[in-house]
Amino acid sequence: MSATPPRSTESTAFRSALDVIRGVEPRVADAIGQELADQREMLKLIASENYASPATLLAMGNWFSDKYAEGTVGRRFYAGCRNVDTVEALAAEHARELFGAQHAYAQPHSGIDANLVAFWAILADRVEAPALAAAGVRNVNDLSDADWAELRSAFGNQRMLGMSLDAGGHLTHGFRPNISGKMFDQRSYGTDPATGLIDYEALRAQAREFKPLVIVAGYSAYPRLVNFRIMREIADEVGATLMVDMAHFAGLVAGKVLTGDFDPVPHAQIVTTTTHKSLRGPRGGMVLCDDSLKDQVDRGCPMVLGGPLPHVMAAKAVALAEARRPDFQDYAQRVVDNARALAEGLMRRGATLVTGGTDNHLNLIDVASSYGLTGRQAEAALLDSGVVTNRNAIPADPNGAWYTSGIRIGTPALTTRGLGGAEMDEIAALIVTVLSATEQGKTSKGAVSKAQHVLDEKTSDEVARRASDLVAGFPLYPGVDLS
Ligand code: DSN
Repeated sequence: MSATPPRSTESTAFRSALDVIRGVEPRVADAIGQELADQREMLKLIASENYASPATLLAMGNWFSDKYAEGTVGRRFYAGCRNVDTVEALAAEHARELFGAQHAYAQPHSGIDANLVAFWAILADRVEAPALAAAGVRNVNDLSDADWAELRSAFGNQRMLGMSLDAGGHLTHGFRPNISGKMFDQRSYGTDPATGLIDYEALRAQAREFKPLVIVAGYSAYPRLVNFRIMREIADEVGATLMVDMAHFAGLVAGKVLTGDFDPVPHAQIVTTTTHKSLRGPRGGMVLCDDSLKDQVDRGCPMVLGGPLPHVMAAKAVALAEARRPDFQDYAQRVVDNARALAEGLMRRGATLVTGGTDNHLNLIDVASSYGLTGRQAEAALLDSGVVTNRNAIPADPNGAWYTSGIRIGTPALTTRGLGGAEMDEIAALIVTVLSATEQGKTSKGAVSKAQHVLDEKTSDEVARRASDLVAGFPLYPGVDLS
């Protein structure tokens, strides 16, 4: 959040915008103002959230929203897109430079959308293109009905190997309730039960046996590093395309904390991300790929995406420009340092962490074995106490994906506010105080409940007060005064 305009400029910009909105629907203006007030008071530890800069936020609220721009830069299905071309090209250029990618596609609206673009790019490259070549045609419209039926069936019969949800993978990596699990014949790789770490040799054996078309690496709740060089080696060995979903750790890649074997971009043929998590941009998605998949990726809209959101692409360009500054590298390092400080503070006070610590921006507390709680009970007790986290499954979770046995805590947002190691230790103390004082509740019939918890008000009020005092020392959007 450095190098922003003087405070008065930001206040004027946001206050004027709210005045205009208030003139039409005051309740919306009030809700926007209240959201800032709420966020200022929250001790936000949700690993997938952050605070975008005022410049990024302002780039989203304008007339770019009024423009249709299907197609790609310089090749649109609508007239009048020269300014959209400018911002989309800038977003892609910043992304290519920042991540060292051959190609960047800035149109996806979210991480799920980015993954869908990637899946269909791989299917187009690996399944459709060979079918067209075999039939001697250039376009699916030129296939005979029989060849088209065969190709459609082939699309739905491809194999994917992705990380299981309870090991920290994402639901779009082939989880059956998600479209990815319905499109692909998926098998999951998990983690070693003894260490909680990815076992690359077990994964290699599974890949050799299953022979997937796609191997998906990446996670939303795995607190350790992934070796993408080894993942690519395994993919090459079995003829799979390596796709990495770096949504959670894109900021650590951009900030050069994850380099070499741990940077997915030089290793994977295709990499997807969101732009709003550790990368600290607007809510949205993006795909990076090597030139071999460029044309397929660029067909994302209208293949699986609705019209691009030019206002969000403008904000992506701003946020990516910010991430190219040297201070972003300092930020990314502090995110990891803070996660480690939090881990140490928690473990020193007796909490059990999945894998016994962290190498990235997140920690996963096993609240079932540490405190006899479900994730849902722990999440609710912490929220009562002003600490915002989210529950998450842990490997071989006895409480399933709804109640869970884990709490996921991440440091990107609080690091943006400027909190450091001393504050992380204080937060660890607050979390342990709450979880130690919380007990399982009862259902209306007197049975032990997985949802209800009991926490005395004195503890929750005291922790909430300490949490609020803690964040008050690190003002959020200090240049924005709406009063
Ligand atoms: N919802 C995101 C997360 O919290 O990890 C991933 O989709």
